[in-house]
Amino acid sequence: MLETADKKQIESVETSNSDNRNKHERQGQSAASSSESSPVVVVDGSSSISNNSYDLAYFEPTRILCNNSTHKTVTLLGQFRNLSSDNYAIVVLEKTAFAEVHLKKSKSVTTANSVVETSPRSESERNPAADDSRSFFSSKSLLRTEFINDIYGNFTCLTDAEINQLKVTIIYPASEKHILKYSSQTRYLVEETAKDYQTVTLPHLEQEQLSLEWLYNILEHRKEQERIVFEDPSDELGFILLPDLKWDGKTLEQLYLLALVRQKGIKSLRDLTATHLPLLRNIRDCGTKAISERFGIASNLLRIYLHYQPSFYHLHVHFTYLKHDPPGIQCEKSHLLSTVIENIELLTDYYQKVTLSCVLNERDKLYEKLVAAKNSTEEPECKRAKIE
Ligand code: M7G
Repeated sequence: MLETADKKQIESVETSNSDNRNKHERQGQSAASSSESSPVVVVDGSSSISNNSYDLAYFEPTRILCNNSTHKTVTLLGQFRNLSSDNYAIVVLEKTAFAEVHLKKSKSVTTANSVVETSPRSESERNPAADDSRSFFSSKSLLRTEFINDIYGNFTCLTDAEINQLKVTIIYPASEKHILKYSSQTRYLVEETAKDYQTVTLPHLEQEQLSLEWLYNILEHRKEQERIVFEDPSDELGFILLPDLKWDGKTLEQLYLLALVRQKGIKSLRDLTATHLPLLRNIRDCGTKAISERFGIASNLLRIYLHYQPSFYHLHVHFTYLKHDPPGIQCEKSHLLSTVIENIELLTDYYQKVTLSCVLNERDKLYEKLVAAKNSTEEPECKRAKIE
């Protein structure tokens, strides 16, 4: 059972916004009595939503799962009062990066040493979601002086709300596994040998793993169809490239796309052999071409990688902008696609033989099982003899 609310932790958290409050007032109690069916995950403000149940005015946070000042995200556990009282929701609030398109006054923006030409028209052509008619340097930005000392000044700024949005991700209903995944916990580095994979990880994955329903929904065009950037429909080499849940799909500076392979049954890096090389090369080549065409970002500005351990065991490849540092790009978790291809070219069963390091949360059952397996094999002979 979930822990009960720790209200003290959340006293300072502002959970609703005036837009939602207004909507709430307009709707009266109608939302509260609306359907209790599970709504879809809202990836960005423009995504279709199966009903109007998501209203932050109804959200009651019970616990802060994680507050990350580096990524400017806060992850909350709580309940939507207008939805089921049995189910919990995870709400992730994220302050988005500055879009360069909003930093122009007219066609250029002056920096300390130079005039940087921006190309808002071409960006909005590539990405119609980017609103290039707005700027931080407009009468909508109100500066409030904190202090001015000699040549130094500190201010706060209230600016055009349209270009100062939060990205919000909602997971509902959230399972215990989601809560664990999104909670800040101590993480440990584990060396998973080929034998560990066969005897511990694989049986664990057969017993439990996060549902892949969202991913099959994408592959079968039931969800997020309008977000697809590129699709190769072939059975062997096919994949779908679309914005990752972590990206709002608009802020080019935070570009993050995901390639989901059509073939089912390739769980992770561990399953890859030379038979998958054409698939991996196809993802690399067609993925980079599609990103270059749609977003104007060249392949040498992209970080293309796989995670080990992933959260979802259906092969997928991450494409992120080199100048953006999203979660999960650290060397203990990510494997560059180019290196993966090289390794398999050298040795077809490289990933079936190699020991792979991975980072697991302390409360992850897989972590407990791997540690237990290692402890049992490392037990000294004499101790084992005594027990026997
Ligand atoms: P991973 O390597 O399995 O795990 O990546 P990670 O979460 O530790 O990175 C799975 C990727 O799928 C992540 O980058 C998620 O943000 C992304 N993702 C997860 N869900 C549930 C969705 C979804 O519903 N839609 C999209 N577009 N991406 C998702």
